[in-house]
Amino acid sequence: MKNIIIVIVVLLMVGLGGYLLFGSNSSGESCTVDTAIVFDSIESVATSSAGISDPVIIIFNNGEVTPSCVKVSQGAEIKWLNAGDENIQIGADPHPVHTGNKEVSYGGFVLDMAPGEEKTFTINKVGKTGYHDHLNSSTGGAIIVD
Ligand SMILES: [Cu+2]
Repeated sequence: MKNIIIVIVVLLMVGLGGYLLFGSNSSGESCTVDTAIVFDSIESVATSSAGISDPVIIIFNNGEVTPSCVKVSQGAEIKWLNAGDENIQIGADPHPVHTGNKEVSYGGFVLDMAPGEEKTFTINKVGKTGYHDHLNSSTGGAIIVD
């Protein structure tokens, strides 16, 4: 009986791991394609009947961004969190010129964030806003406002 319980627990853990792996992969791929058709497959967050809800938290953690792609309503609050051990500098795409939507960096060239720091902003620009860590430009993601 004890063995059966152990087997069930192991199977559940394997299943959950596979789900998480598949889920993060599919959202990352959706993010690289900038068409209206793909929007349907991106997880919708931060939407309510009033169009306002709690901030969407986007976590930078030593080269990983989670979730790397979010779809929100205009006026949604986004909270950056630097959960890693290094400073980051969030800048609008494209790197290195940052000519995109500077709402992500409080209007500046970059937004400096120390480890453990969190900062919240409101996103109003409709469409796809790409961002990255200027100190590690392969780390980034996108916010889609509809
Ligand atoms: Cu940059």
